[in-house]
Amino acid sequence: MSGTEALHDLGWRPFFQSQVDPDSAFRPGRVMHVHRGRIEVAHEGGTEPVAVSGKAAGLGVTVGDWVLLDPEGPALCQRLERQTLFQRRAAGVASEIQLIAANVDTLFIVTSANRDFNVARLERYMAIAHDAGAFPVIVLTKADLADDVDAYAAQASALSPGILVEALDARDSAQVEVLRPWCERGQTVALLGSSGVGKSTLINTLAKEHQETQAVREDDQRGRHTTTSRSMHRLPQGGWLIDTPGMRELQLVNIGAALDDVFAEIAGLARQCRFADCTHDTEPGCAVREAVANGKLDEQRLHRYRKLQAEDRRNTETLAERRARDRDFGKMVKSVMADKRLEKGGKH
Ligand SMILES: Nc1nc2c(ncn2[C@@H]2O[C@H](COP(=O)(O)OP(=O)(O)O)[C@@H](O)[C@H]2O)c(=O)[nH]1
Ligand SMILES: [Mg+2]
Repeated sequence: MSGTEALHDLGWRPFFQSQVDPDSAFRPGRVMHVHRGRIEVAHEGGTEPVAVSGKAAGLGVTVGDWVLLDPEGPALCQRLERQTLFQRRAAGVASEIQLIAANVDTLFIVTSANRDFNVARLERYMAIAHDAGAFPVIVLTKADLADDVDAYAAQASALSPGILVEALDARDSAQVEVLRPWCERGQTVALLGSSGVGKSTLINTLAKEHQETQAVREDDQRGRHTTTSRSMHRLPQGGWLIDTPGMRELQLVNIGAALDDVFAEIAGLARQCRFADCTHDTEPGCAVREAVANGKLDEQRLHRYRKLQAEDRRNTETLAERRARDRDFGKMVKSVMADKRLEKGGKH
């Protein structure tokens, strides 16, 4: 594989290329795994560990990120701007943002065609995908066990115009083939879904030839040592699967705008309300309540929208409070940098 081919294989594309000075001696690489004080970076020449300390630690690198390395070190010099980013609130009291995965192209939203199927949960996942900038595909598992798969698929399809829904038996390679277009060379996918819906099963089926493929690849990468504890997994179809524990525990963080994308028809109605700050509660001239009264908008959907909005507000306010507190303590440069990132929309 030529150097350029190897980069394409890792997901390199013009968006990243355009950020690199053609005369630069630095080499691009993709972060496969993040350890404490060290990352594993895959590049043209193979995969190697790179220390992350001092200034480099401030770059806030996460799995899937593209970085520039000084080959002399190798040392981490720069993190490239991301195409997509999943983040979440850290567990515990302090509402700190944790980076989960960067540059995921497609999010498989996994749900099962049985009583675990939950529209509100799907809407939440879709908002998360929108916020990250990743393309959502709803994967309806356990299709083999359901008598009325089409009814489930119809409910999922109704959530957003054009949303892709694939119903399948996650254990069946032939059926899982429908996911192939998102798993091909240079593509990165991640999975989200509650426990028991079939995520592990799906990953196993997708990765059936995983071992073999990996062995071959490691040979042509000049026999460099590669560790097994990566967060990015090679799919036999050629793409990459990002699978980290954090990915499965994603919550809403500051995604008001993404909610308005997922509930676009409600956001559209809201713009016709008499008052710009209408809460669609008791105000006169409320276009949203009128639509409910006319049967044009499902009241349950409105209810779910408001619940997600409230949740988002709660998370966002706590974050704002924390930022204010940090400033009070004069946490200088670090806080200023973090604020800058947040103000830019959080994807930098
Ligand atoms: N019949 C059937 N069983 C499935 C399917 N997907 C998953 N399962 C079963 O559901 C259970 C939970 O699946 P698992 O992959 O562990 O779910 P996870 O918690 O999302 O990782 C396992 O017993 C799987 O064999 C499917 O499409 N059809
Ligand atoms: Mg599992």
